[in-house]
Parts: sequence; structure tokens; C-alpha cells
Amino acid sequence: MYQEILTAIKEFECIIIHRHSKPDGDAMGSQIGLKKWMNHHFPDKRVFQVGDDAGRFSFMDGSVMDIVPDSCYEGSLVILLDTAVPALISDNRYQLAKKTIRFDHHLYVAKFTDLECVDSTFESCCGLLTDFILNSGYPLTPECALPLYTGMVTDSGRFRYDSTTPRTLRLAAALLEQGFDLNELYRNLYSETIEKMQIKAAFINKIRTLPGNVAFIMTTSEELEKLGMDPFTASRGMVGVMADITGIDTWVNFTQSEEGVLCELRSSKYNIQPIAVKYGGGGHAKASGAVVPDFETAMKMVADLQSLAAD
Ligand SMILES: [Mn+2]
Repeated sequence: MYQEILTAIKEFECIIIHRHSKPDGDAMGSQIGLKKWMNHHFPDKRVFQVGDDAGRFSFMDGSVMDIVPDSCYEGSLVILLDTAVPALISDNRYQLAKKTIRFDHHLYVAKFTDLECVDSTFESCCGLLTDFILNSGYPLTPECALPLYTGMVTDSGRFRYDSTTPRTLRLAAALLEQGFDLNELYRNLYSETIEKMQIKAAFINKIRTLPGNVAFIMTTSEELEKLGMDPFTASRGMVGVMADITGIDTWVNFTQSEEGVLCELRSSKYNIQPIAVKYGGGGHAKASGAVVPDFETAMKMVADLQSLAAD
């Protein structure tokens, strides 16, 4: 597949790079990295990147999107990155292209481009793309290495998730050999405002622990108002403060909202999805969500989570 893709890249004069909307570090990194790599090795081609704003990844060099008229798509090649389903693609004009290629590392759903390079054994699309580049005969460059590394480090949770393999680190090493300032990258990725840190501290102070290696946080509407937060941001954004407590295997963040009590369930050990389903929710084995009517029901969910340790 790599060879076919390289042949297509060589063949087209105009190449437009798409990725999923609301981009994360992997979507931005693969898009910017691929564009910079092509600019270096194929300077005569017109290469564009399109999509919605880079948002929190605007610190990345080259993160400003190009304005591309519809006419550009005529006879063009589109390369789609880090996207498993068409609905998530930012800018649906990819359909106007003459030929389409896709690089992705999500679980395969269905074919929707002409050439598909999908491999879910890679931790990130940037990792897959780095592998492609290393096998292409057109070497990595310092300009493409930093964005590709940014995608690898963010999608692998700083090389911590289960998806991280020896190959991940070998590819990351190849990128790092191009030379860039790691410290500056990590500052950009992980520094927080003092306001955000203090809000986090308020949630940390609310953590309660129970037998069965369970932790939870409960936040009322009045508390949210005082913190100046909306329920969704608190629910999703603060569940992580319980992730690394010694001796805690399962944790849940309860947040009062107009729809009921939002529940974000997590576990580092157990499959908590059936408990989320029992309360009308769902999700993944180790990360699920539900909405329950009141805090009383929420405490019943906590009891169910406690019983996981007894089984
Ligand atoms: Mn990704």
C-alpha cells in the first residue's frame, strides 16, 4: 500500500490534506507534518491543508489552514488523515477530488477513499505516517519531525497508553534525531493557567474514597456556579483528577445538571461499561458515562462499582 500511495503522491500536481474536525494533536501533527514533508521533497507541487481552526494546538508552527477555492479540487489528490468515518471529516469537499487516500489508526469501519492505509496497531496516525515516510525513500526533515512527534506523544498519552509499543519508541527516536526542542514542546502541551490549576485543586479537595478501591466526586449546581463552570466541562474535564490515586481502581465524577446527575465512570482495572449500561448509559470498558436522576441513584451506582472489587 505504501508504494501505491507514493506513486499517487508523485503523480498529482495539486494535493489537499484533510483531517477530522475539532483537531487533536494527532490530527494537526499528521496534517502539518505531511505538508512540510511534501513541501521539502516535492517543491513544485501545490500542497494545501484545510479544516476548522487548530484551537488549542494553534501553538504548532504551520497550524494555520489554507483557503482553498472549490476549483482547486478539480483533478486533485486528497489525503485524509486520522479519521475513521466520513461524518468526522472537516470540510466535505474532499469528495470533489479526483483521487483520495486515507491514513488512519482507528479501528476499521468501512472503505470511503480510493487507497486506504489503515492500521490500528499504531498508537497514532503520526506514527503510521512516520513509518510511511521512513519507507518512502524521501527522508524525514527537521520541519516535519516536530509536528509528527507532537501527534505521537499526545495520542499515546505521553507514551503511557497500552497502544505504546517498541515500534512507537523507535519511530519517535527517528523523529527526535532530526533535532527539536522537546522542553518547549512539553511546555506548550502541558502547562496550565493558575486559574485552571486552582479549579482542579478545588475538585481534588472534594475526592472521597470508599472500600472496594473506589473514589468519587460529587458536585452540586450551586458549587458549579461558584466555580464558574458548566456541568459538561466539569464532568468530562475533572474526572481525570482521580486517575492516579494509589490503591484506587475505579472512580466516578458526579455532576448535577438540568438533565440530571452526569456520571463519568473510569477504571484502570475493571470493565465498568455494564454498570453504565445498567443506569441507562454506555461507552467503553474502562471509560463510560451515564445520566441518573439524582444523587441517591448515583450512590447506588457507587455501591455497584464497589462490588466489582469483591467479585
Ligand atoms: Mn489519532
